[in-house]
Amino acid sequence: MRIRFIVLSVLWLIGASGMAQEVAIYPVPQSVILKGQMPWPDSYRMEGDTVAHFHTYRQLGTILKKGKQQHTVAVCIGKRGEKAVSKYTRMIPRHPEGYYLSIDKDRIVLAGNDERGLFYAMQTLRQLAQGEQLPLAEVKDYPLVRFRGVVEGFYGTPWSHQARMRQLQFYGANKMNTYIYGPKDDPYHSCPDWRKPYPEKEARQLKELVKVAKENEVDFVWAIHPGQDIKWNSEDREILLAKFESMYQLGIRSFAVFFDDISGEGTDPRRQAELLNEIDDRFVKVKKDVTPLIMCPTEYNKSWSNPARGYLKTLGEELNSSVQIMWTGDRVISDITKEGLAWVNPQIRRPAYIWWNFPVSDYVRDHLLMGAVYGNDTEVKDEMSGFVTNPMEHAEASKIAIFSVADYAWNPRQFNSQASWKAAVKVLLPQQSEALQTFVNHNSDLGVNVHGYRREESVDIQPVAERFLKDYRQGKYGRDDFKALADEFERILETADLLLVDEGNKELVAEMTPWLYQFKVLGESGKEALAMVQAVEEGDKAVFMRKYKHLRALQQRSFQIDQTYNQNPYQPGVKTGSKVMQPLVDSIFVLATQEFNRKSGTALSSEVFTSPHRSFSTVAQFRQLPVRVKTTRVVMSPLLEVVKWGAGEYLGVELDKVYDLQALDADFGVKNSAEWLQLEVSADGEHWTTLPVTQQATQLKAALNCQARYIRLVNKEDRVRESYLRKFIVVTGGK
Ligand code: 14T
Repeated sequence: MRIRFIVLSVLWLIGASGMAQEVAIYPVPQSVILKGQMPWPDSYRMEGDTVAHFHTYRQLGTILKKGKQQHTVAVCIGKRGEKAVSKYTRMIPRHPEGYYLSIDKDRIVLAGNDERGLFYAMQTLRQLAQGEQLPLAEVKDYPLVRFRGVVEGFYGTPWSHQARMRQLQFYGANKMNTYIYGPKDDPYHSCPDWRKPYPEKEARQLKELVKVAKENEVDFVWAIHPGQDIKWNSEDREILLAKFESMYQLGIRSFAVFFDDISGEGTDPRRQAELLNEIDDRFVKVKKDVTPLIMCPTEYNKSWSNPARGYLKTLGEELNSSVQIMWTGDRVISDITKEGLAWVNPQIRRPAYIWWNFPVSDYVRDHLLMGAVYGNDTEVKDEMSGFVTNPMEHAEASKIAIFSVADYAWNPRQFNSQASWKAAVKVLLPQQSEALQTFVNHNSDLGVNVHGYRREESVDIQPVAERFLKDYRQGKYGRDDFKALADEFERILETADLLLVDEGNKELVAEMTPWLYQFKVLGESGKEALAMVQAVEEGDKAVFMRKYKHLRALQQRSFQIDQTYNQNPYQPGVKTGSKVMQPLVDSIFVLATQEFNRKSGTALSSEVFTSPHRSFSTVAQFRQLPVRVKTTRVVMSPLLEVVKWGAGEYLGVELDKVYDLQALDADFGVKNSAEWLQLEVSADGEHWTTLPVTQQATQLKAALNCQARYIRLVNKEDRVRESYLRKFIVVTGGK
């Protein structure tokens, strides 16, 4: 009997011989028919050109199992037009990268519309062949988005060579065809060293990556980021072409030019288009084996784009039609909508190539973003030419999102965010997936950030947490809610230990370790907070005091972890469960302590530590900048973007009270900032005193030697000035 499955879900249960077996195929195929299953045969007979398709063929060795059933199965592999699969020509979808896979009693057919399609047939076979039996199946499949993959485009420590090797295999296994190499902190990718060739070791490693990319049917796209200091003259043009030629010599056959996050001359769309077209005409078209160019525009999102200036329109008109144009959506960090694409596509006169800025965390480095992929429109396959995700500097942890992006981009219409997320967790850590699921449930959101991009977190427990707090504020609460929260906290602390010692994916655990330490403290703190609630209720003062002291100690422990690990200069520290669970613990602590004080006439402190200082500014891009304290230094989080200071606009720090100020140590990333920025201090925020500043290269320094509460820098000119914000540190003399 044949059962036709309409692909509503991606889990099929095959129960023909009693033992039910789960079959999960990701990315979700366009069409799957399952017809039962059979025991593994004892031998296989190859048909087809195994030499021509060697990199695909050799994977069979790790996929097919040898069983006891005395039976030989033929395995045919080939692509459209080849003899081994000629009988199945009609079955192969006529789509780039499409394939037909059938598993029968006597024959397994892997037929690609092209080489890549054949490789993808093999990946599906691998997923089908996981169990004790071999499912009998027929799959017709192809991607709905042409280019799917990852752009290593973040600021921060670039991925290691080993991490990249693992990534490329992961992309191949999950039917992603693109890896764009553009780490902002690789000097040979960006300014000023984009002009220089790679040193020998780096060159050798790139060569190796290209080889592994090929074996996994991934286009290795090498990107250059020259815009901040490029001169629009023939010298720089020739240097850039020569650099591309040298990268070609390393085996690279795909190229991109990024003009994001730059200011000045480099932003001219006419010049950018001229350069791209010249590379296209003189390099891509001449080489013949180089894929179409990709460019990232300066106005790469709607909020930064002003149609009146005509930047995008100029690119649309002047860029050769084969050049792909990248786009991050309505904002730097935003999910992709049909309306957003309808806005940009007519201007650039081609479907946008999406650069999705998730799970990149270079502006919230104290968080791990391991939440579900959701929010992108699922009816937009024709309005985009590609969809690539910009990941975190944590390569392995990023795979949670990468897996689901692969799924989404292959088959947006059938994308099921939650199912895909859970499948990713299983793939990443099969033996300990329940624990990992608990961890990612509470490590999804970004916290308050300059882009205002947020993700849901702790979704299942969130309503319970909310109800519990509401009730407890009114002096009561539900037993079941209490129990559910206690369970969750216990699960959290167990999970932390289970994962810390797990050896199933060492790279992943290494990346997560600081967050696991913090996660454990969160679980313990939650338990103790609830124990405080219980002790107050039971009127047990001694137990309350013990729990109170312990939770105080745990708060300090959490602060220590935050001050010890992941000490990058941007958003140092380690935050976990920051959307629901940590605020819940803090609130319970405060409420239980207040309740105890009320009942027993004590005055125990219920204060939870937060930074007492804040930033203030008239410049929108500077609003809400986090400020932290490091002993006697008040540090503002740097910004990566170009900031425009209007006439008279300012940026400053408001301290919680008047301090002895010693020095200002700042860097706005431009050499002339002292000419137009004026330093002012004030005790009351109304009467300001101007102080002198000295500049060396981009560094600004000032001796303050005064008492003040407010300190600010003001654009004293009556015209707009541009800068970055690399550093803003106020050194105080302590209390
Ligand atoms: F090219 C772009 F599409 C892009 O997104 N560029 C950068 C990217 O490298 C970075 O990882 C990402 C997330 O921070 O955002 C872009 O860079 C920015 C964008 C800003 F709005 C850097 C600073 C910003 F303020």
